[in-house]
Amino acid sequence: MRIGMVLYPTFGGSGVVATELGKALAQKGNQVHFITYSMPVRLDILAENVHYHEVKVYEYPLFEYAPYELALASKLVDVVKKEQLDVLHVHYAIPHAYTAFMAKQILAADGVSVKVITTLHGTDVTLVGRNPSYKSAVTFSINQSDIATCVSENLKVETLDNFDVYKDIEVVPNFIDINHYVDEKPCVRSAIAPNDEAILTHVSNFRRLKRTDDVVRVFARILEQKPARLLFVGDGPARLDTQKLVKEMGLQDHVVFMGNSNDVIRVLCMSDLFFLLSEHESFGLAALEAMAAKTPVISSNAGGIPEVVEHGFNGFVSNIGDVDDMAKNALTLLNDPQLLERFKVQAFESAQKFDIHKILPLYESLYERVMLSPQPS
Ligand code: GMT
Repeated sequence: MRIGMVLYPTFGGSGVVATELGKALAQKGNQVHFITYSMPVRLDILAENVHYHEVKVYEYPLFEYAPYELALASKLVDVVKKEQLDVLHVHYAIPHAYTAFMAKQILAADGVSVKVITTLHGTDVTLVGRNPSYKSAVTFSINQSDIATCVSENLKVETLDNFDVYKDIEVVPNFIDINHYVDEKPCVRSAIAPNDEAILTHVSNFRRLKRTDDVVRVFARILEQKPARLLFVGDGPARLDTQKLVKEMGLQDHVVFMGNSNDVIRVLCMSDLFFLLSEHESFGLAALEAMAAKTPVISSNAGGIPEVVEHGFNGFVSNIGDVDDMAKNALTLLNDPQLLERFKVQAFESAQKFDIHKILPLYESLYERVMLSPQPS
């Protein structure tokens, strides 16, 4: 099959999922064309059957906001025609689903047909998509997709509750490739924790909704009782304020800000616990990645997180913002090495349910099904 993968190329989860899905489909012999404004962070452009098309936005002094949607629609039309794509799989509705609809119309006028699958990832529904500035266009483009999917049961409920969507929405959970987490390089803890302190980690793109200040507050409570180090991986708008809070609370000697990293697995494998304390999270891919690296998760109960983090099995779930409960749960594990070890094993066991070899066939059957769906008249 010839597939166009439309995505955000950054460290966000939707881009990671789209990239890993495309790579896996390419390995199975499909021609996969990644279409976005810069090289996706996890893409190996030298791999077989993988292609990359960069969208260039033409700037002009009249534009306060250069029209990315228009540039993307034109690029989609060109690539579909030139590469004879069968399907456009767009990740994150805004603006990709709407842009794919436009491209499909333009192509239809030329007698060319392409199918569109839209995968909803989170704030395209829960936060941004329902804003009056975008809502009508998001609703319309979900309904116009040949197939619409989302990444958790919770996101499906949110979508149906907040949009006039009559299209069936199919849940295809996010995934990891468990093989990437076994036989990794050895986990060297001593550089980070020379005195064998507990290593606690948070990975995100530091948007406000990640509540990184809560991570600091939970860590401070833990540190009162247990020697520990906190690793922050990633970068984004809330990072400076989080660094400021760390300083204000006098924690700077115990906290490391690592910035963006392509080697998160190495960080996770040395971690004792992972924090995901967000106020919105449709799924929590970062938590799943931590579990695959045998790291139990201390999380909030936002959105779809409880579909991934099982309270009392592979981690603990608390109400959003309940930093006392989060710290108490973390200490329950850190103070009981046998229990922590059991949770590590169970975290890995849970992650295997989301292995790519289980989830990829779900996407493959959607691709087969969409090709059989009727052409618009
Ligand atoms: O929706 C977003 O905020 C962006 C998106 C991304 O690109 O990072 O994140 C969402 O998609 C991920 C992959 O499906 C999910 O694991 C995240 O939970 C989800 N983020 C939110 O819902 C906040």
